[in-house]
Amino acid sequence: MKLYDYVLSPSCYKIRLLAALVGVELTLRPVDFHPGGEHRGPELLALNPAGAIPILEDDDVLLTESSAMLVYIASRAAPEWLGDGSAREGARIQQWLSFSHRLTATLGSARLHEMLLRPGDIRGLQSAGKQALRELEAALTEQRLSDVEFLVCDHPTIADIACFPYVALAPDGGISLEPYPSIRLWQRAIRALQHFIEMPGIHRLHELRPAPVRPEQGA
Ligand SMILES: N[C@@H](CCC(=O)N[C@@H](CS)C(=O)NCC(=O)O)C(=O)O
Repeated sequence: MKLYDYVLSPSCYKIRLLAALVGVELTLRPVDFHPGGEHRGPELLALNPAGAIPILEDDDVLLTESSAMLVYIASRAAPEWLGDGSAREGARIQQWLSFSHRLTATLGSARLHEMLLRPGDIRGLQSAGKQALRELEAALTEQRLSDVEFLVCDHPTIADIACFPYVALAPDGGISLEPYPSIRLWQRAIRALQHFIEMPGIHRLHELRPAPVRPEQGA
C-alpha cells in the first residue's frame, strides 16, 4: 500500500499509526505540504480533487478519506479493530469516525492557524474544539465507570485511532488538555500500545509522571 504522506499531518499519522499497530507495511510517498503546497498541484489533484492528504493507493483501490483508509487497513489485516461484528459496535465505531472529522475541522484548523498562520476565526475554532473535547471526555469517563479504557470496547478500535491524533496535538492550537483527565488516561493507554509509533509532538509513553487521578477517585 502506498501512502501520500506528510510527516506533520495528523490525518496521515492516523494511517501510519494503524498500519504500524497491525503490522501492515506502507510505502510512504512524502508530499511537500508546507511550504510547497504539493497536495494542490496537478499530480495530486488528479488523485484527490479535494486537494487534501492522506491518499492511499493499493492496486486498483484509491482512497482519499482517512476514515475509509482505517476501515480498509483493518478489514484487510486486523478485523478485530472494527469491533466484534455486532450492529452495536459497528455503529458506535461509525459514530466516532464521524466525530473525528469534527476534531479535524476544529482542533486541526486551530492548529493550522497557530502553526502555519492560516486565516480563520481562532476563538471560534478553539471554542468548538473545546466543546468536542468535553463530549469526548464525558464519553470516556462513562467508559471508565465500566473499567473500559477505549472508546468502544475493552480493546482499541479504529475509533480510537481516528480521534487520537488531533486530540493529542490540541495544545498546538492553543487548547490545553489539562481539564480532561479521562482523555489524558485514554491517550496514555494508546501511547502504551505495542508497536505504537510516534510523530513530532506525540510520543511513546515514557514519562515518569504518575497517571492522572481517575475522575471517580478525585475529590
Ligand atoms: N477528509 C480528510 C481530511 C484530511 C485533512 O484535513 N488533511 C489536511 C492535512 S492534515 C489537508 O490536506 N488539508 C488541505 C490543506 O489544508 O490545504 C481526511 O480525513 O482524510
